[in-house]
Amino acid sequence: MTIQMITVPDIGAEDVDVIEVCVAPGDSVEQEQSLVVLETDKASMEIPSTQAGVVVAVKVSEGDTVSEGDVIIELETAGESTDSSVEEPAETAAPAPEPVVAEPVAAAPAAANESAEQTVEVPDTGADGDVDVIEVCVAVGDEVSEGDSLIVLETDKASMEIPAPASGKVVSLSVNEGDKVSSGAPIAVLLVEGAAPALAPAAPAPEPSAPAPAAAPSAPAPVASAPSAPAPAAAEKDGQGEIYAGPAVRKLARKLGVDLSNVKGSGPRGRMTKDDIRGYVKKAIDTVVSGKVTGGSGIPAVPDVDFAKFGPIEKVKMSKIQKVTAKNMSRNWLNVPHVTQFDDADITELETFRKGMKAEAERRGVKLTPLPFLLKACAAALRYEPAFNVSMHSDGEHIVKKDYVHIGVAVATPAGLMVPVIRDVDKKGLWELAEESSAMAKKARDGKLMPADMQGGCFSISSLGAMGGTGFTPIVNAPEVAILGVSKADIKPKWDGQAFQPRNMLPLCLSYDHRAINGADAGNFMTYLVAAIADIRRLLL
Ligand code: CAO
Repeated sequence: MTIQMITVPDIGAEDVDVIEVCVAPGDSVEQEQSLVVLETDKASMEIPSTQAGVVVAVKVSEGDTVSEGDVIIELETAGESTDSSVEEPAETAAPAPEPVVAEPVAAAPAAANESAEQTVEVPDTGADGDVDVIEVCVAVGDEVSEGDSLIVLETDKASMEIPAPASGKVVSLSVNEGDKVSSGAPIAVLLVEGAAPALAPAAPAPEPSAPAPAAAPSAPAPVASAPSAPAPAAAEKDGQGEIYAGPAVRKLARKLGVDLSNVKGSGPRGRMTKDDIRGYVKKAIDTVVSGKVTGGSGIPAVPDVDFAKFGPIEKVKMSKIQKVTAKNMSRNWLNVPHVTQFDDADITELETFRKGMKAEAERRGVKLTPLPFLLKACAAALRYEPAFNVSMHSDGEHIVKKDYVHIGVAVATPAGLMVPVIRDVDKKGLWELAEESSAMAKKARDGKLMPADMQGGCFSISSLGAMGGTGFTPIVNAPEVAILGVSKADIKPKWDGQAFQPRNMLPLCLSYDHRAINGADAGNFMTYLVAAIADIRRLLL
């Protein structure tokens, strides 16, 4: 038994990303089996084991960067050494996969003035015969920058991107996905702006083991390299969960945060294309936007049930508002870590005052319910505890603080739930708020709310007090970060230190987004709110 150090071979680049580790300690590996996948910004390549053996230790992790000579794994092999503890020197490591320098070849220029047509040809791929065009990354009319990938080629050993040798416009394309091409075949004609009077003739193919040459002034840009034999397929991962994707696809997946193991490849032998990645992302977005929470988002779908098997049913079409509400509720429930805090506010004095104002309310033609008092008290609490008057910024880096107090009021309508917003509640009096809230509720019930009437809220109130109940957990109306649920007031015995007194108690339920608001802020908010409702003179302070 011998311990072998498998090191990174000459890959023609330094500080290359380890994008996948394919083995773990204890794994038995065959000769040629992939150990890790490395990726430059132009190519991905698998580093194979040079020998069969058992992995003793893995020396790299996903996300590491490595260069030639770095140890990847320690492998116990059935070597000839008599001393099993002997560590062989690094020279026993994998023979260097020779980079194939996929240099696009500029053919004779077509013009000698400011813009010239330049034919880009397939460079020497290092392959014996034809290679597959697995992706065409541009279309006729596209503007490309020097270095942008034009096509992706694949041999059975590696995939490689062929970059544009200069910036310009794609005038014509000579290849399609699925074509087979060989060195020297035309790929595309580029109209190169401000081109040099004469472009270099076709660059000779570099030595197979030579690193990618730097761009000569008139030569094409440095390009993709991928290992040729003995490295196995650059875009493939062996093992149970096969991921078969080229560098361009992997790059796009990384950019979009897509885990390739979740994507099904539609290409030959299950190869992933950029369209597979885009399709996956589109499906994920559709799922969230439609509110249909399915297995695709990681949450098990609610199964379809044939209810008619159990009794008579009627299938009723949902209104647009019901569908929007369903979508918003799912979105808010899934995005917002909710906490709900409960308390009772003593509204005995408030009710005495409110009822005392009945005659005046009638004279004004206004109905004075508890709602305007709650609006006013919430506005004061939002000013008192500004942690509640914020929104989480979508960048995940900021919180947006608001210096205005607009409050939404949930209104049950025949078409569904609507939340009109009353603006500048902190600046308005009780009569104005009473008038405005009942006008908004009427507008909602009559289906006459405009989108602007429902925008800009900082906080919401959902009152079920007229209906009953002792408490509930309202769902935060994101991007707001809190909502007050109001249940039915009832006379309850309250201990005044000497005796129980009958007091009119209003149950309040405050749900908040625990990302934006901590429990202490919520405690302060609720305590202030309850005190302000219990003695509305506080609202004047
Ligand atoms: N406890 C006891 N009685 C209450 C009360 C409470 N918390 N809140 C209101 N009431 C009383 C009112 O005082 C009124 O009685 P009077 O006529 O004797 O004065 C009666 O209930 C009806 O009030 P209202 O509903 O007409 O008016 P409001 O200002 O309280 O509410 C509005 C307005 C728009 C909130 C309400 O009409 C509404 O639509 N509520 C439903 C909200 C809803 O569906 N929420 C769920 C959202 S999320 O699932």
